[in-house]
Amino acid sequence: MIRKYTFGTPIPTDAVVLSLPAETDPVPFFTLSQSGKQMTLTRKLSPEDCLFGLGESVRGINKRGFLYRSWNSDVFNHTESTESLYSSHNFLVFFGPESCFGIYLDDPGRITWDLGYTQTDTAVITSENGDLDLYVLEEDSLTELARAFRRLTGRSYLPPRWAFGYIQSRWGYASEQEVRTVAGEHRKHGIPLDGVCLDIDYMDNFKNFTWRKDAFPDLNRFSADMKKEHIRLIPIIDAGIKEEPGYAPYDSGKAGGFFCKKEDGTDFTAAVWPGVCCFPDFMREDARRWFGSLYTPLLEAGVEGFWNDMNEPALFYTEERVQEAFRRAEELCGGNVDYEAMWGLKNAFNGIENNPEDYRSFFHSADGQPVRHDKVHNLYGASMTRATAEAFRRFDPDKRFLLFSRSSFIGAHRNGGIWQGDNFSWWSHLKMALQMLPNLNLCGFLFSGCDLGGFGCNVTEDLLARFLQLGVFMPLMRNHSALHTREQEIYRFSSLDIMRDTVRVRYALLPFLYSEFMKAALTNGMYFRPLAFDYPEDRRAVHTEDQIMLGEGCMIAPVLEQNAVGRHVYLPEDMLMIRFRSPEDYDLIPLDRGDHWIDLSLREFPLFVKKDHPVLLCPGGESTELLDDHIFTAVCRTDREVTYDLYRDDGSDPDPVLSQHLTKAVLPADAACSSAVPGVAISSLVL
Ligand code: MIG
Repeated sequence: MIRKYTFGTPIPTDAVVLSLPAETDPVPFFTLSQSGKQMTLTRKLSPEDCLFGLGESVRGINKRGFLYRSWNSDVFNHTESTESLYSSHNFLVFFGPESCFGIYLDDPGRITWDLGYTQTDTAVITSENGDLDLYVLEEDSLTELARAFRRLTGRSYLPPRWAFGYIQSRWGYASEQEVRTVAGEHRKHGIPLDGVCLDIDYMDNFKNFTWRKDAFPDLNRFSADMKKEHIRLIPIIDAGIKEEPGYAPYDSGKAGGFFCKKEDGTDFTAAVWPGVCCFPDFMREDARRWFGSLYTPLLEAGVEGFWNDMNEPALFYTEERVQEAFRRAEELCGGNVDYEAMWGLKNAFNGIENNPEDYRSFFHSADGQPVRHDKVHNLYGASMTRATAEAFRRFDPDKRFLLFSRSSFIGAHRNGGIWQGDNFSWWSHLKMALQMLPNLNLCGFLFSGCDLGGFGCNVTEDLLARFLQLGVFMPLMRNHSALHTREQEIYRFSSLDIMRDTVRVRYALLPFLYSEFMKAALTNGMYFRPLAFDYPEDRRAVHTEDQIMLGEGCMIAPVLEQNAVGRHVYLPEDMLMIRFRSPEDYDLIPLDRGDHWIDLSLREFPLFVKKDHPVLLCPGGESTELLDDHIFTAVCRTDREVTYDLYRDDGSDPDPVLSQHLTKAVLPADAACSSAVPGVAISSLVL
């Protein structure tokens, strides 16, 4: 059951697809209070209550015990104490012995989620805007809650199948030659590869929709050449448009009046990579159409995937903030500087970035009405994603394109995926990536992943290997790193054979993982989910923080610690462990419900599978287009005949019908009897 409550005058966000009448009775489950415009919901928590949701945020799968703020932020160097990340996903589920409900705040402004932070037994949620639609969802199970939420907000984005391949990326690839070398090294070393991201270095002075003619002389030809090798180029696009008369996107944006305005009606400007930029008003349909049309030449050149960045929007500085800082410096210059003045000065300079004052100083136009940016701040990235997705649909309505964004809001899950932003090459960020995945899924973002190996600082070989082992199961499997950090391509390391075999396992599993993903997406299900979904009665499972469920019958439990030679795993039921070393070399070990120590050397990683749930492995290949998805080895812990519905399609249909793409894989009963591992069926199938 979904109930809607309206407060004040909400600004349309495009987050919800279901139109419901607003209720007039009091909001259930919460005490509501209002002070000024601000609206606060309060609820006492029982000791066993878990809170799931909030998508992209730090800390555990269970969000209880910390304070989070919905305020999309460019937070390079985020840690466990960072309250806001790049996206705001305002859906939170309360799950406990007496509760199973969710709330969604359709509110693009600042929201505070004090989830047992100020008082451990109380959740206090505050909307600063006070203008919002509040949805209360109530169902019998977590699975049904997730489904209801997707019914409310729409089907998750479907990427093309090639996007499930391995993608190599690095900030700093500066020429066609360099990209060719990177791709060539993967091929030479037998590391499967489907895409290479082009970061801002491909652009002419970081200007969107341009490219450096010296370094990338002919992007059309380059893209076509790479595609012959079954490798796609995936260029980055940033939110800001450089303010530069004569630069076509600026000229057309200016002529159309498509940029965000200051109160006096002039264009708001702030510096980002290209220098001083204007910011498209993505809330306007005509501005989205204009911005989207700028992708067309690249689409015509054969590009089939993009990543959208800096769309919180990140602001390096505005003229006003810089002047202010200089004024303070001048005041102090030559004077007697005490420590307070000095800190004030430091803060004035540090604060020129992403300054709250700047976010209050410009306006959007929503249905012709001016709306101050801070009221709708968290919508910006999602509206950019929308502009891009709408452009794809106009360009070719019969095709799926790859798109992932840094900033997002619920609603954007229909138009693209996201990556988790600028993580670091830290073991703690490996764990954070795992913990974020089920909550992203709960908020609709099935297609997601983190920068494998970590973006900031220098990776170590073992950390990259362990990141990749988690990456095998992430829909977006991308290795990405920052300029000036240690080079992080697999082939640079002495244990390259280990990592190559890990990526090869991804490709062997790819038809199966793709099938699991598509089935989840097309049934409003969860590709990743907390264990609580499957084992709501099992207290241990409900509170598990380092293992997650995958697809219909799998569970993953990656190694998350340096120098570990294994880990403890809790099995809520009897399962089969597949311990991979390569697609050809793995152990099949039936394990009983309970606690287990699992040996996992650096080259090993496990997949756990429920009884009677087959896993299918294909022979693999160096790209998704070269995979043979007709010959499989199926493995399953069972003592009877079992079947699996394998989802297969052309990888490109934007609106596939689930039932039309299912092939039944049957593992005969005698496969179990005659197997080398008692109780485990191993079958070769041609489908
Ligand atoms: O201010 O384009 O998160 O993935 O490599 C940094 C350069 C801008 C931030 C993105 C990162 C990307 C980088 N960008």
